[in-house]
Amino acid sequence: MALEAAVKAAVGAPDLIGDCPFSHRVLLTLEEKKLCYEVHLINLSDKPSWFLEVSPGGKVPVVKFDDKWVSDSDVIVGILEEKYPEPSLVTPPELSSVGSKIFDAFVKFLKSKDANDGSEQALLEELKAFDEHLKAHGPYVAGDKVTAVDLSLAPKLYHLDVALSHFKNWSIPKELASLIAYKELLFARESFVKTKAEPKYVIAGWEPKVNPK
Ligand SMILES: N[C@@H](CCC(=O)N[C@@H](CS)C(=O)NCC(=O)O)C(=O)O
Repeated sequence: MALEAAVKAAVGAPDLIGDCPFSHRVLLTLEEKKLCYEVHLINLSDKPSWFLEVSPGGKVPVVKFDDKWVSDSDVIVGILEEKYPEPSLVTPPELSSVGSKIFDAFVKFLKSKDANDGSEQALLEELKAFDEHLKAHGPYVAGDKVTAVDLSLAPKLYHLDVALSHFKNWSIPKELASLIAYKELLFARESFVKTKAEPKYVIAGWEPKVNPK
């Protein structure tokens, strides 16, 4: 029986993949493991009742394993690794939190309306530390092979690229060459190209958070 995954639909385009980085991470894992799966696109502004029954918190992603729907990308990715160990996407535990502060720092900077609040500097520090790690251990976080931590970071770096360029005319400094090479490597993977939201939907997803009415 094929797996089923319910993921976010694009804002304003319910037939297209949307901008949820957690949904994207799950789709990337399914693709990298070459699994067969069926996708249900969930319009988060008009959630179908079947979805609310299987995802009581109303959150995507959820994946159906053996008739049971499971929520939370951490849990889903863990089960996928357990049930489908080949190819292994296991990240060595000591590397599993590399880069983990980048997303929060990005969101703070993105939403900031005060150029002097330190949020840009805080993001740059996280990105520099990550670039140093990649310079020493790359091209992926754990070396030559893509692993789970990369599949979690890739959608977040994609959001960072698209949203900061659009809302702040900002891009990752060129000196962070290992980081730039890393994101290009990930964004070019077949799995990523197949499952990414179009930039305009990433922008549409962030718009109300950046410019609340
Ligand atoms: N910790 C969860 C986070 C999932 C999450 O926050 N999903 C968001 C979309 S990106 C959601 O479904 N929000 C519900 C809503 O907007 O109604 C995971 O890793 O799966």
